[in-house]
Amino acid sequence: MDQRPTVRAARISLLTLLAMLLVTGCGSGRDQNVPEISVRDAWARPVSAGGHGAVYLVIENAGGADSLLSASSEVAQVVEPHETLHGEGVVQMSPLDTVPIPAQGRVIFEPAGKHLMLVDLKENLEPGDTFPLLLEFDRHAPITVSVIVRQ
Ligand SMILES: [Cu+2]
Repeated sequence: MDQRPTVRAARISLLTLLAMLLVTGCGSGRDQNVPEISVRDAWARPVSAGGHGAVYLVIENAGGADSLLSASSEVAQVVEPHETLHGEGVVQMSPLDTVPIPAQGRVIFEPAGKHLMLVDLKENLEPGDTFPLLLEFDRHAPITVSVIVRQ
């Protein structure tokens, strides 16, 4: 007896199944699990070279959860994500290893809150200046934002 038609039928149904899986995968539209990150309103206060500054900005995420892993800029030796802790009459800053970015959410870096500390500035930051800041994420591709210096 010739087995080939059966084998061919099996192969065809496997291909059909694969095709159906692919169509289903694409047919569900945007994958809600993929982070869709944008950054806006990046600014820093004026500071002299040698001092420490801070960048404030808003990270928006229209997709799945992610984390900010690190930041860097040519204007500072180191850029560290910090959190401001308000104790009893004391304000302290504590470095953050990573900053979770919730799915369909946002993280706000603002004065007296989270900020990206510009440690040991290499140049003066004067009002009207802009400088690039690179943000690196766990899942999303790196994003470079332009930071404006203002009061
Ligand atoms: Cu700080």
